Amino acid sequence: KELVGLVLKASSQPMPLSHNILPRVFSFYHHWKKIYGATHLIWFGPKARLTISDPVLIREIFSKTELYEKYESHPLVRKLEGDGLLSLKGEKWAHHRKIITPTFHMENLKLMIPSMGETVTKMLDKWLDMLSSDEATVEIEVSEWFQKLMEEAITRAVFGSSYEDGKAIFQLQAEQMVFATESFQKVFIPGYRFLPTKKNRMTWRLDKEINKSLMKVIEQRREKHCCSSKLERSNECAEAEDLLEIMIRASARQPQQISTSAITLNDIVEECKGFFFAGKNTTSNLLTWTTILLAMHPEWQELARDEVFTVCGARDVPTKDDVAKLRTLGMIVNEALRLYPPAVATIRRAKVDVQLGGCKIPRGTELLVPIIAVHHDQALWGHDATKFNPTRFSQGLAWAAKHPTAFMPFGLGARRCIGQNLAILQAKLTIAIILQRFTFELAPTYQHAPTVLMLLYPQYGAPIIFRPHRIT
Ligand code: MNH
Repeated sequence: KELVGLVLKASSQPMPLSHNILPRVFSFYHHWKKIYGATHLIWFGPKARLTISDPVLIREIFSKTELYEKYESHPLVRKLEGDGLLSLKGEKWAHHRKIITPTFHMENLKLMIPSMGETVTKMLDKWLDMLSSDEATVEIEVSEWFQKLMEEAITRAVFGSSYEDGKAIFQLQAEQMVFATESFQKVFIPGYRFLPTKKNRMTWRLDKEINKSLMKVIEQRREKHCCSSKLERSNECAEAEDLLEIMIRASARQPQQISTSAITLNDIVEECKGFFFAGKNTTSNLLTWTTILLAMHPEWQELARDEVFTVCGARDVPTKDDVAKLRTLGMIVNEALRLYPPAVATIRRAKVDVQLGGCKIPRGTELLVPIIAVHHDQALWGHDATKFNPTRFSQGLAWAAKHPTAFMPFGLGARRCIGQNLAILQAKLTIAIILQRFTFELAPTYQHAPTVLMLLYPQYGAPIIFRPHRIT
């Protein structure tokens, strides 16, 4: 089973085209899987890319970091994601990961609940304002609203008390994303991104401005809160309020001798960009798909709402303990992540010649892990694999499928998502507050068409009709 054999087999068949149920790329995958088996090779121009969908092999790829490395994003994407956790490798990555991980522990995240709740409540108040007097319902394009919600939520999570400054900076980053996306569509023109076109010049200018403004906020914050000499002497910091604060403290606390991997203010700039890039649209898409699924399945919406009222009583914003008790809602969020994982796939590269599942794989081969296809695999999830059935998660994550790592919306292993707890907390909290206030159903104009644009989006948006059931 050498690669050459796979290539010959692959090239002798015509390409199928059907893209109704799954996004286009992954319906290729499904069709190819039928013809060529779960492991097959695709050529991307001169590059070989192997698709791996067997969870045993996937686990191997994610756990042997000495053999398989992260795949570098295109330089245009790299600018947006920053030189932080998302793209770093080796020792520097390990050091940053160790410093930043506690930031995402529940003990820190729970301090963000009041501000998260306020952001959600403010959004829902605006929905209520949109109700016309003679109509008891309002139609909301939730995917747009959730993107705005997450813009604010991530800005608050990262910048906290410097919210206003942070907002202005992330606005620049959102602008930069538009230009970069346009430039990205011309990647087939060699060297295009180096040409001083108007849009490229805009991107470069924005990049400089973002770096400069981020550095300014970070320096101000350091002067204000972190008298570094004091911090070195004692560990008794006041409770942290935002990610920036925690990173600045960590950088002040680290011993001077490990200066090669130490986290500098410049590193913090890069990490901030990464949080915005990685956290915003992933989480907003999770919110969108969860809402769509609950609108499609009123019986589950009812169950989840009953649970919210039982657990939260009269509280407008659930507490950390409430969130932990919302088990049905947790199962629903997991089922949404399984059916519509915002990050549909990830890629690794063989660092050396490797042996994988009986295949000899040459160094440099790219390995595509099609997360969404694994999540829809009947061999792993049973005959109802493509159906919405949160009950499958009632015994916990490990029991839901035939293989414990068949569920991987946040990746697996050392490079799994660091923001997972934040994303799940945000999703449960947001949906719980919506359930407290509204019942909802799909608008007649809704068309079910999941599509991939880097992440998994509903192609024609997500119009949902909301009916307030408690006038506040
Ligand atoms: Mn997130 C890595 C999905 C929310 C920050 N994230 C990953 C990976 C996946 C992923 C998959 C692993 C990629 C790979 O192995 O190649 N992330 C998600 C999803 C959501 C999400 C589906 C929401 C839903 N992520 C968030 C949030 C943040 C965040 C929120 C931060 C505020 N994610 C990261 C960072 C990494 C990452 C940082 C890189 C971690 C590392 O390599 O050490």
